[in-house]
Formats: sequence, structure tokens, C-alpha cells
Amino acid sequence: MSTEQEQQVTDTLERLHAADGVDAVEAIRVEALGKQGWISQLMKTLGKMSPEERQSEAPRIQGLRARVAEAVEDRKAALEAAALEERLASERLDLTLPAPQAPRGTVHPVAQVMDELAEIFADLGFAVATGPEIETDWHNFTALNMAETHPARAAHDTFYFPDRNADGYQMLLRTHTSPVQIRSMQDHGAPLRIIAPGRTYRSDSDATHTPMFHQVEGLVIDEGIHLGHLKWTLETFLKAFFERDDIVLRLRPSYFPFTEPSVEVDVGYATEGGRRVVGGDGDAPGHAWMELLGSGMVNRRVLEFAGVDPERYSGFAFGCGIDRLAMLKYGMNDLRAFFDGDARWLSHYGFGAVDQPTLSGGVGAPVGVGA
Ligand code: 2NL
Repeated sequence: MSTEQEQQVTDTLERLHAADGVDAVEAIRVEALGKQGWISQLMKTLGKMSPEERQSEAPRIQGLRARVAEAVEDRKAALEAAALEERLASERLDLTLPAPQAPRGTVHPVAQVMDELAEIFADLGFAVATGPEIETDWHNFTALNMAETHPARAAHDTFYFPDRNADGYQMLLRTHTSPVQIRSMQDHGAPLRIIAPGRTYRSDSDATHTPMFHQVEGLVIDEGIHLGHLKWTLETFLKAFFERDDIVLRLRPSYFPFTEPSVEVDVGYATEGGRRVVGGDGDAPGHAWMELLGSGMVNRRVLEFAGVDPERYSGFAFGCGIDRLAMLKYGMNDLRAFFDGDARWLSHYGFGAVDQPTLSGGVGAPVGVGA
């Protein structure tokens, strides 16, 4: 009887050893140790034995059961370990594989042009000045010698806030960045060389006007500043900005309340494949003139308003749309697309996330030299 049982245990252990999967091991376990299994049946026979017989048989049968149970667990563990080994060997993680590209933003053309302006004018000794977009009517109009009756002050041209500030000034969204220059003169006095780029607002909206747009103004105050300084500075700036040496300017007399005399500046351009390309004499065949910016010698009344002595100092100033500069340099034709926030337009016209200003070698470098 016990030799037969020993044989059965040996068989079971051999079959367990040969079992090639967890399912096969489980089937063998049920055959031996399950409710109807042969070892479980043997256990039941203990109940029918005499106490003496049970005392000698019970440890033996429990021994059989323990050997089989242990063999089942060992085989299961061995098979699971082998399966894990196989997975580890086949599922290799290649850490040298390039990671998927994270989505990257791009530099907006307006931001790019602002960077370029800062770069060019830094070479000419200008600092970048900034100031509030919500202004008083004094800084935005009065200090710029704009009469109480000036049409630009009209409510249909300017965005006004309903309440006045603590000093009784009417508040508005600045219509140009000139108030930044007024504040700079008040804070720092003369001499001064600054550009003031930033957002400006006018109650205007059509194909060529957006209610928010970007402007850059420049201001130089020192002793002996004259119109020649203005012309040279604008010429040098435009040559660097458009990266061409053949920029030709035409200065026309004009009128602004804040400058006297006032000068409208045109630039010569050619039309190539339906695109305006800046450069060349506007009077040359196939060329024309385009109005690019307004400028002039700072009106002495503006210097007085800003606390600068007009007997000692003179200065020039200019103002220009940044959006317009971007359109001309990068061949964009629809101003409204600038502020639609359409990512497809940006990926077409935008610049890399870490783009540098495209200027070749700074002001004074020969055209075409540099990065
Ligand atoms: C234009 C013309 C201009 C100025 C802006 C200015 C600023 C101060 C004093 C005097 Cl603080 N002038 N700025 C001067 C002339 C023209 O802008 O057509 N802008 C788009």
C-alpha cells in the first residue's frame, strides 16, 4: 500500500517536473490535492482508522501531501521565473532611442521684429524703455502738445475708461508709445537715447487696422541734435533691419503737433512677383515710394512739458508701426492674421522656439556677412 503511494508521489513529482506551463501544474495539483484528489481521499481514510493506526499513518500521509504541495509551489515559481526571464530578455528598453518630440512654440513675428529693433538700436546706443498701456490723457495727449480739440482725442478714436484717476486725469489705452518717452524724459532728463516698442490701441478695425497694434518710437535728446542726425539714424536703422545696403529714403515735410519741423519718411521699393521688396530709388523704373514712418525735431513745447530745457537741448523723434515692418520684411499680407491666434499661420510664418534675431552682423557690418 505505501509503496504504491510512494510510486504515485514519484509519478506526480516527475509529471510536475515535466509540466511546461502554470496551467499544467494546476491540473496536476487538482488531481492530487484538490477536493477529489487522491491525497485528499487518503486523508479521509484516516478518520476510519483505529487510534493506533492513525498515529503512525497520519504523519506519513501528511508527509506525502507536504512533498507534493511543495513540489507544486516550486514548479509554479520556477515557471513564473522563467517566463519573467524570457520577457526581460525579449522586451529590451532602448534608452538610446530618441524621445518623441515635445510640441514647441514659435516666436511670433511681432516679437521677432521687436527683438531685432532692440538689437539694432542697442548697437546705436539706445536703451529700450517701457511704460503703462493704461495712461492719463496728460501723458498721451497734453504733454505731446495735442490741443483739447485735437480730433485724435475724440471718444470714437480712443478707448477711454469711465472713471478718472485720483488726480482727476481722464484714463485711456495709450494710442501711441509717446507717453513712455514723456515719462523717460521726466524720470531721466537729458541726454537721452531710447526706443519705446509696445502695444498701442485705437478704436479702428478693418482690413488694414486692428484695434490693438504695435508701435515703436525712438527719441534722442542732446545738445546740438539736428535733422541730419535723424536722417542718418533712420537710414542706418533701415539698412540693418532690411539687411540691404541700397535703402533710399525720401523725406517730405509734414505736420505733427509734437514735432517741428515734421518729416514723413518714404522708402523706395520694387514689386517682385506681387510682393513689395524694399530697396532702390523709388524714382527708378519699376520702383515706387512707400510711406514708412513719421518723424521730426521734438517740439520745444513737448520738451517743456517733460521738464527738459529747450534752450540747451534739442532732439528728434520718430514713430513707426511694428506690424507694418514685420509685414514688409517677412512678406505677410494680412494684418488681421497677426492677432487671430491661428497656429497654422504661426507655423507658416513663425520662427523657431529659440530663434535669434536674423540680423547678419549688427549695424555697420557689410550686408551678407555673419550668421
Ligand atoms: C507715426 C508718427 C511719430 C513721434 C511719433 C514723438 C514722441 C515724443 C516727442 C515727439 Cl515724446 N515725437 N514721437 C514723432 C513723430 C512721429 O509717429 O506716423 N507713427 C505711426
